[in-house]
Amino acid sequence: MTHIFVYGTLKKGQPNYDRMLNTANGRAQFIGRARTIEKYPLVIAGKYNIPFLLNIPGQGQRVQGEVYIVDDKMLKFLDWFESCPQMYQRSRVQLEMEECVGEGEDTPNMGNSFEAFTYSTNTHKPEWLQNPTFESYDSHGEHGLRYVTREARDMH
Ligand code: PCA
Repeated sequence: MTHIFVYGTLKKGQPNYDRMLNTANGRAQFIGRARTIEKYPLVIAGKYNIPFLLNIPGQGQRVQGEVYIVDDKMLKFLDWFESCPQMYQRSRVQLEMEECVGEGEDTPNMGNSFEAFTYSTNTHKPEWLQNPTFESYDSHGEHGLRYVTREARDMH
């Protein structure tokens, strides 16, 4: 079992959340909402408007997201789905839990800092550093940079 912090299209209500629910991919259990302890630039980049957490601690904003416990099958699926390690690399991030559901030994205590994996990237284009940064990703936000789904890309 592995803790994963998702900040982009895998969050509830975002375009790839259904992948987390699909038990054919494995299991993902929501345990709460969290914010990164350090600042990172969360940008939307490329022609498909993909969210990327740039692995540059200290720049950008403290980023909000969701923490899930995933089984090995889901972890393998997510590594594949996120084109890890080519596009994203799965790295450790320190989090502050903001809202926890459930109890149990796998549930972090509120307020304590807590470590999980996240799909961030070291292989970004230099010009992405000029993009606006976000505290919380929403594909349908006022930025107008709506995520282009895989299915939509394949049709072109
Ligand atoms: N999916 C992963 C990384 C960025 C994305 O869109 C996530 O939601 O955390």
